[in-house]
Amino acid sequence: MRRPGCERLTLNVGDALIVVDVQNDFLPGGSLAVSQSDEVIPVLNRYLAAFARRGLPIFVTRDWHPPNHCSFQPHGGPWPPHCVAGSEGAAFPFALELPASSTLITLKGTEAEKDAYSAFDGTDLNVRLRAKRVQRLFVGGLATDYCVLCTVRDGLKAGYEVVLLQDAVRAVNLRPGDGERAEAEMIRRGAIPIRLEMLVA
Ligand code: VGL
Ligand code: ZN
Repeated sequence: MRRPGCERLTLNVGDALIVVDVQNDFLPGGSLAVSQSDEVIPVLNRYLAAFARRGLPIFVTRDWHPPNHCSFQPHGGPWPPHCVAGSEGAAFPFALELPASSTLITLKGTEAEKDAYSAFDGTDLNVRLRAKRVQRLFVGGLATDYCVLCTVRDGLKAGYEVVLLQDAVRAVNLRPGDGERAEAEMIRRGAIPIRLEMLVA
């Protein structure tokens, strides 16, 4: 019998870590603060170390908007201004331990007139993943119900296996339950949920 929580997962060549939008504006005190989002940092640091130790590629995305971005409330959008390109709010938190050698950064949402939640939308992420012969994406970060959800949807559509880092995501929860519904949708579409303790060291 398979006991839930006792599955084991080994990292292999072909695996890549995708850390979505862990940026100051989405952390406590930021302009679009996601509740308890700081809790993902120590967990992601463990995943980052596991991938770095095996020399596996790490892709880190940044929401990177121009000051007049269409998603900002003063410009008719749904969100307070956040992650303005080059600002402190768009920077990575110091506590996030990004291994310099194996980290590749993807910027998204860079066009004023177009919002992009998915890390694949308007970026060369797919090309870069294919260049590194990646087959399986391990996705964590912020926020579960927006950029993580859209990135996982697009990753599955592009033919990758997707593993959802369930202990390294947090949701905006504009409506209560959005995060849970997003996780359920990702799993229904084929993403495999894991937690740190399921990774074979
Ligand atoms: C995000 C709202 C607006 C995200 C980005 O990273 O999930 N959410 N921009
Ligand atoms: Zn944004």
